[in-house]
Amino acid sequence: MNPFELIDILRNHTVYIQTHNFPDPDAISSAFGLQQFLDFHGICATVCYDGKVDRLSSKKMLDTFGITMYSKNELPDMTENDYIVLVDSQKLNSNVTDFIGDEVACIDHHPIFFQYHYLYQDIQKVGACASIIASYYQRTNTPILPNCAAALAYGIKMDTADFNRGTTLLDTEMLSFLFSRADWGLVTRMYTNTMEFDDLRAYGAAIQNIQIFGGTGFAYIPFDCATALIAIISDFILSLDVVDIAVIYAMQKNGIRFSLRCEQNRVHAGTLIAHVMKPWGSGGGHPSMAGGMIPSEHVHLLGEDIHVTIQDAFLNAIAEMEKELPPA
Ligand SMILES: [Mn+2]
Repeated sequence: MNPFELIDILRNHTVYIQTHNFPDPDAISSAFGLQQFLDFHGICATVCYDGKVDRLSSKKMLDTFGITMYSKNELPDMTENDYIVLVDSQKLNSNVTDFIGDEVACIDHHPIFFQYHYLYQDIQKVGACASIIASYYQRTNTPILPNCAAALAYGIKMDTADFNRGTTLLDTEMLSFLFSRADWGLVTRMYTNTMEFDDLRAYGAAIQNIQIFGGTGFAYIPFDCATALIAIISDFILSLDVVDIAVIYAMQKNGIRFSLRCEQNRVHAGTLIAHVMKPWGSGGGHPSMAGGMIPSEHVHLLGEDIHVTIQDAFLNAIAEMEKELPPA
């Protein structure tokens, strides 16, 4: 897709850039990068999201890079005539609230689970959505400010786990493009004091009840904990040498939230969780990282011992999927 087409579509409209709910660093940096890009081309856009910016690493981004974004409750009145550009997310997915505006464009790097007709669609299989946004600057020779280049570089580093997860050539090329243009001090500042004291409780709970069956590790966090933190703990559990699939779930106010991680060459995480969640909720994601949710009203369907039900469902699905894999 040609980014100039996006500019033409958005011109003379009220524009919002929306991330997935509970935006992570890649979503935040992509939205900010696109906002600055559009701004240079004369289009003013407001960055918005639903849920919360609930992780220290995400909150810290707003201060460090000078980003302003509005949650659903703080949003000025959006109307149905306003245009929305979705970044790091796609319409109809369970992790993005359907705002009243018109989703005319989508820039994302997740697999497509639901087809939707956008006026502008740029969905590429790359490690970070921020890489796609960075490429817009390069392809159109648009100047980039040092704080914006730093934010995009941080987004790329975070979503590719420092180039260890789902990385493509575009991710590495865009990091090198951004490197010389970024205020790198801002990037390194993001790596200090990254853990909140409350995080320790969630780590502690996960460590205490972890159970491992043939390389698949399950851990349960029995209290409400930030969605992004569940994802970080699943990365942590996956780093154990005896685990190559990590299933972490936590009891939140509105249901049970899942985060799934798979090491390369086992099963496709997104397909696995979509399949397992089907009778109770929803889920999806990338080959190596995915998420899901069982809403409160369906939790009773799991029966008396929810942990046994969850473990059996995953282990059976993994066994089925592995049968279909070609022999190593
Ligand atoms: Mn992303």
